[in-house]
Amino acid sequence: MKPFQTLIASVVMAAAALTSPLAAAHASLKSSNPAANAVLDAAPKEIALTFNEKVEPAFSSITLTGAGGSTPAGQAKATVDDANPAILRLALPPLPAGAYTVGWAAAGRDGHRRKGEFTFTVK
Ligand SMILES: [Cu+2]
Repeated sequence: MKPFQTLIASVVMAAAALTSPLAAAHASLKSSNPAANAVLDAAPKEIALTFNEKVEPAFSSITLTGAGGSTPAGQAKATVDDANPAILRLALPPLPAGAYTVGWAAAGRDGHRRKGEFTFTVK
């Protein structure tokens, strides 16, 4: 490519990056079940996280940590909901009473991996 063409290509690509709605649209957590800081009478059967956009299963995960660093869900992997790919789910075994931390990682279409965590308590 000649220098002038290279310059034009660079400008076009920079403009596309600036105007793309994806540039600002990282996957972010909209809501969760259990909700953050929830105190539950009954143990939840699953964790369901709803994101603002479709998440990529290969780059998205949920981990559950209980008292003393236990991991009650073991090696279970989170799955993306068939009907709504913005929802990530992790099935849970029966949980004893206690405090739990949910850690999540998720990547949307732009490939940026976001992470977060929240806690809930089973009475
Ligand atoms: Cu992003």
